[in-house]
Amino acid sequence: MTKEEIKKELRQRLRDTYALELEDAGPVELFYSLGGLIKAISNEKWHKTWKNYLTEEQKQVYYFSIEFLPGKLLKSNLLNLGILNEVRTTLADIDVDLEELAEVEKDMALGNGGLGRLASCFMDSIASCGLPGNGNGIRYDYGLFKQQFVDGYQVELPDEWLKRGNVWEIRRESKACDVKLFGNVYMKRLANGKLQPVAENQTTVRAVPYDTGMIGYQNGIVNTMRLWSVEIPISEEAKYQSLDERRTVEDLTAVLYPDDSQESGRLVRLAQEYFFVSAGIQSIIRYYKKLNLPWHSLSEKIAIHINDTHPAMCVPELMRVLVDENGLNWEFAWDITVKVLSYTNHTIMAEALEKWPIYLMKIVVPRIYQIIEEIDRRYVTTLQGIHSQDLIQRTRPLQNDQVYMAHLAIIGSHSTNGVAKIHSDLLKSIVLHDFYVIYPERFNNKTNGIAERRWLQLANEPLANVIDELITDSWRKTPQDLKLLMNYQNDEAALTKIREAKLVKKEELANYILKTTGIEVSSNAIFDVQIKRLHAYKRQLMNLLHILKLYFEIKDNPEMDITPRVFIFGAKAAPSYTYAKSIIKAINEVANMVNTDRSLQDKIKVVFLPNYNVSLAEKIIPAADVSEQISLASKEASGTSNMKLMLNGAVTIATLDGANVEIRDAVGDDNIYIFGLTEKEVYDYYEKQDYSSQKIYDEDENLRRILDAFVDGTIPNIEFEGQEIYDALLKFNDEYFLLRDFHDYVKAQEQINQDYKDSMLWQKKSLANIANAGNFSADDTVKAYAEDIWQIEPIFAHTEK
Ligand code: 26V
Repeated sequence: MTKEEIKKELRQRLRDTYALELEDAGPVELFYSLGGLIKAISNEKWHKTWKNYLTEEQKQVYYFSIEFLPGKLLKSNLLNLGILNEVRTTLADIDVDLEELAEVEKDMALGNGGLGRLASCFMDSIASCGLPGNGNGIRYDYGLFKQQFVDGYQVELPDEWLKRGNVWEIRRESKACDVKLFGNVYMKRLANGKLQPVAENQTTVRAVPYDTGMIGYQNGIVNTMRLWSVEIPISEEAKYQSLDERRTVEDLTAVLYPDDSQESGRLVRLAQEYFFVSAGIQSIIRYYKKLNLPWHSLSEKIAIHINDTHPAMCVPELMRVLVDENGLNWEFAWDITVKVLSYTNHTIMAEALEKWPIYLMKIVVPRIYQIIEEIDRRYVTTLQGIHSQDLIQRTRPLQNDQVYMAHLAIIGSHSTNGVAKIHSDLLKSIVLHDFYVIYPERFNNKTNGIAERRWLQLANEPLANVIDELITDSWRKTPQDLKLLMNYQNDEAALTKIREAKLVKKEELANYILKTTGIEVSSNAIFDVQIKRLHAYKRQLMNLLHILKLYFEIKDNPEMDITPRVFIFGAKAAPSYTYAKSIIKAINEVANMVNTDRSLQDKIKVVFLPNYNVSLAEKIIPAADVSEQISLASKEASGTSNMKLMLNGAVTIATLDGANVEIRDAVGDDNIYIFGLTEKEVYDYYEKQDYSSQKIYDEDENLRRILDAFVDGTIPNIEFEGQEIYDALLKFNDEYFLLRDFHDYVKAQEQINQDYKDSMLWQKKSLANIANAGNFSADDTVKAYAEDIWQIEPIFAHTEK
């Protein structure tokens, strides 16, 4: 598209929709007009892609995820369509700043954190690799809550992302389907002797899909992310007399649950899980039937991926559709189901492993529960004589009056994968060891990855431009080419350019910090960043202990030689997770204490930026010097901010947890700061049960002073929270071994303090991180899924044949 064409199109759209001339339009009108234009351009490709899949009968994957976290799409869509620069300069001609338009868009925040963002990086990569793949999820009216701090406390506000409408989506009423919940189900014997389930008093709701084009990177491919919204079917309108009754239905897709451990009691959450699973499976089977192929070919045309256990009801739902609705016999249907489905585990945290009370399942999805009972019964009978009773009992889906969703997902699918090497190994050796004994061939690893397009090309243009200058722009298509940067390890001019690019982003962030918090920070300081959900196992508190250590040191010795550091946090806590909220309050109070203490001479600053989300990540990550990845070894399944931060030249301080292990292998020991217990040592403690945080406290004077600060009034305004934290660390024996790892952590931090002073040394480390971040491209990750698990092929490969 030429600049003139872009202008003409925008002009027309502004007139048609807003009765405005280009010159009179504000950012909101311009954003929506530009969005409309982008949609028009991509729709043609979308239609072609979709037709092509249909006529070629390409095998497609459907990625079922209860969360997607795409963030903003304007710039990403422009980049992937290959018109970012044209549009930017066209707008500049009429004195409009594209960045300002981009700010109009609300983040699509239909996810909590890593799991949802991974799903969206995968959507980008699947399309960019030309793979036939679709997302299937829920269109929540309200995404993850907006976070504000009031007196240092987290306050949650609703996220009204749809208020001004969503330019990207297309409502497809013709593709709606009915989902049935509640009621009673009994079995009736038919004339031919077969048993058939008959349902009574069910509630029928309408699932209406809203499709969003997932535009591939400059390859003409546009895939579909389909999000379902609930409505009252027209035929049922009469049943819903009162507003309250209507609301119970409409509530189904109203809000995203902010991950907390109390979800399993919630009827609405269970209904949400079934709702998007059932709608998704029904629409896939409807599509498959159009192909007019025999049932046994289903697994040659369709792969369905279960992203964590939330969509695990795919197992019984696919069985229901095949057996109840299409008359297949159980064994045949089961064979198909196992071949079609695959499952990813995203955590080993026991609290997060989903289990649903049987009584609730019986109420919400009675037929699904019956099918699970039958799966359970057959599982137990099939394994008789092959495995021990104990093993069978431990692995069955139904236990302790609960449905174990991970068991269901593993038994009902052909592949179970973890999200980093160490995590997949732990699944095999400990967490899911029983299943590994039964189905060793089902287990595999797929280390997470990130979409470089968003996290470098878009988020960090200064660095991207320097990289182009140094190694040409081939890395933009092939992230592995970033390796070529290793040739510049001893090139001072190149290293300086990279440092200058970092400085640009640090200044931008410093301005943002000033604007949003009033805190003044210097871009000469080390920007030390920890950004992720607030969970005890991620140990934001250990970071805070280190900050307090520095605080006391500087107080004692004001002339101490220390490289100025700004500690930057971004984190939301689940509303019901009181301990996490107490840590937020403590960080905010320490921040306040540190930032207002003139005697510290700006040697350290603490900034907790509110409302951490994808857009804020895009501001923070390019400006980071140090990446904090300090979870207790074994607890963080993978992490993905670790990858985004290294890609932007931050150097990592890390435990050997999740993907940190692979990052260490990629960059080498000289270019990362590793500390702390290994996963094996953690498990040794569990076995020996001889950990005593009190002992460490008693023996370490410095730690005593730091911990006492939480309860002796040193840190103001945390009477309650300080005690809670103090007790967690001492009375309750420090579940995540903060005190055990603290000393080692401090040593690593001291090394960083030293190394940063030697600018070229530091830049070299930074370069090695950028250069090796290509190993963590989501493009490669989805290609591995495509080959090993989904057995799908890129559309180019297919058309070339
Ligand atoms: C949720 C909860 C909720 C209750 C309290 C404890 C707890 C612990 C963990 C979780 C996370 C559940 C699933 C999840 O989001 N996992 C994340 O998935 C990312 C993508 O694979 C991965 O990078 C993160 O390490 C992993 O935590």
